[in-house]
Amino acid sequence: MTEDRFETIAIHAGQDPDPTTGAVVVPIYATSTYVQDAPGQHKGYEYSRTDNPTRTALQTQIAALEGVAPGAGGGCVATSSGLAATGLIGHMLAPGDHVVLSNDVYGGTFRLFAQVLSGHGIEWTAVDLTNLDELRGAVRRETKLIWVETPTNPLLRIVDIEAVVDVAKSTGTMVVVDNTFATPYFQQPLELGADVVLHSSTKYLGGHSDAVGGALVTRDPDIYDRLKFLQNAVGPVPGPFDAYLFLRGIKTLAVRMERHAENAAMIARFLEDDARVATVWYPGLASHPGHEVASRQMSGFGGMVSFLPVGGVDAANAVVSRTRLFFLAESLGGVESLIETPASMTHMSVEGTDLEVPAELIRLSVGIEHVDDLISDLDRALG
Ligand code: P1T
Repeated sequence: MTEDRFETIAIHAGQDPDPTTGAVVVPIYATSTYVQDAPGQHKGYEYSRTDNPTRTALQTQIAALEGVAPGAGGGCVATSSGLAATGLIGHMLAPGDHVVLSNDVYGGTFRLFAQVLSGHGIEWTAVDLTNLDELRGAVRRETKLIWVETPTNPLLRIVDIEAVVDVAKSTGTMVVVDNTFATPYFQQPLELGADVVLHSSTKYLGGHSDAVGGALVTRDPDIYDRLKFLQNAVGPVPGPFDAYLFLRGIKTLAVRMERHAENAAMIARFLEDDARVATVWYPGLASHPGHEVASRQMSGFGGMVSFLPVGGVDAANAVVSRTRLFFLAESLGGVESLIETPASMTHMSVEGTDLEVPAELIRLSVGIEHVDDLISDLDRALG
């Protein structure tokens, strides 16, 4: 399996034909429990919070795509949401531990650190991770975790993963990279030295806006054992129906990501050239401050575009209410295009903090519709 390429791994890793029936699709094992021959003697499954064969297939598939070979000691732990995966990382920390996180990050991730884990004695500092001096200045003896999102949500900043790993290595700090925006198709954080990759599988992995899920992947056997323990001990697992939806979605990840990125690049260029738009962020644009790092650590620039319309909040609200194809909705990464204003939707929890985003910011999740239709839709909506 390891010599296979990404597209092949997506369709075959963990997905051998069913040994009983020959079914070419991994069955939905809708069972909570498994019969035992004698107490403790079973076929590898005893209870579906602990393990379920549909989930096992999904975990093998995601691990392989993030470059973790079967049997090498590491692996993937699938969770019931992206935030459940973040929560499991939180359970690895103890009171008195300190976390450095990016000062542009998904609002729910920030809320978990600032409003939940802080109540358990875990301290945090948010810094601009594109500035390594800021990172070095924030790391202290108690720092156990550096939380990287790249590209960041919603400002699409690019963090140099290898450079952050270098700082972390000198202090023995764990580096988690939220790879939701890039996906393993465009970015391989474990290859760049990160300890753990996190996904909101809800997004590009699932790809069809029909299920909520998450995943953690690591090559480190000790971290994997701890996460596997926590997955069972804390219990935020996806059910077999959702595991099946993710397995199915991931099979087409490569072709979808190609089209997302192609469409996003054309839309970013359209917006950059338009007088009704003040600023555009897309890592594939030469004007993007992180373009050089992105070109080095990513093999494509993804499907997310953010911009500021001329005219402030009123203009932004008008644009998002006028699109026909871009649905006004939270979330991202599905085949259909979405539009939103982070300040009043996905990132409300950062209001009044250092992480606050411009009120007139518009975020696009560019889908895989025909790009000419998408550009016409935005052109009309810009008024
Ligand atoms: O929604 P959930 O599956 O729990 O995933 C949380 C999460 C984690 N990381 C990133 C980068 C994310 O974007 C998200 C969820 N984000 C949205 C719902 C959103 O619209 O930005």
